[in-house]
Amino acid sequence: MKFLEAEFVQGFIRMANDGWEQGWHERNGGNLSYRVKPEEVESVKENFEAKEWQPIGTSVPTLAGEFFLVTGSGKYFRNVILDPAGSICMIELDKTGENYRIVWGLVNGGRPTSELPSHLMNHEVKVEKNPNYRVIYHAHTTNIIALTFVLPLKDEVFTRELWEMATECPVVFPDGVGVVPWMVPGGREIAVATSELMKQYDLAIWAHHGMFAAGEDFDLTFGLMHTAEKSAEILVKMLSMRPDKLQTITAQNFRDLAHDFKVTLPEKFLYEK
Ligand code: 2HA
Ligand code: ZN
Repeated sequence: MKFLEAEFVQGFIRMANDGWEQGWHERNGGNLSYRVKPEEVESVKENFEAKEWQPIGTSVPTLAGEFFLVTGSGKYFRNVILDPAGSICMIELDKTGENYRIVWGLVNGGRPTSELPSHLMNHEVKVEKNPNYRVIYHAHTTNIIALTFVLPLKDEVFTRELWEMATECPVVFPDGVGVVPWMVPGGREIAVATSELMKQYDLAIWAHHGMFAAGEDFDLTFGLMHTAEKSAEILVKMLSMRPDKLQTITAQNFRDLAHDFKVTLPEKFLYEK
């Protein structure tokens, strides 16, 4: 099969373009990775042309030998739909989980996303908990970023405030949202901090930068990012009208919702205010 005709490649391209259309990917902002299924690797491997091995910059032994579709470092989400072969690539990890090589894509040169350590360490944490998780998505979500200047950078506060802004939020992300304080992006240190949060959450906010989402497929992961960012937009609008709420969804309302929707909402988020 031609590489670009594969359904998982089409799904990846569509998700990148959806993110661009949301306004989350100015210039080369954001990155996306997908852990490819063995049968999907098989279906496109006739197109492979392996380049030389390169260090990942961290160690992900659980992912040894796996293949990932990822956006390219410095490449623009805006261009993915027009020029996928120049904007994204497929990589293979070696048997130690310390090196990767490009097997398809980035035809005009380049490297996988600068956030490859964060992506792979998040994949590793997720695969160890649930092997169905395949997508890690980083976006520069405008309203979430704005809130990191005015809310305390605490998991409990961000989770509760986002839950309160839209009734569907506690059902879509019942485990909550984690927050990483401002750190230098692109390296192992921020990757370790983010993957630590990914042990508990499917969403991790990077203060003054953006957000990471993890999920089983493109729809769930994009939908998760979209839901959290929309809730942040409502909060920004509300705070722009007045600093307090006249009424809201209460802690007891959340407990009632959890009961009827059969989700577990950790009590640490249902504190009295
Ligand atoms: O430019 O978003 O965090 C890509 C990024 C780095
Ligand atoms: Zn970023």
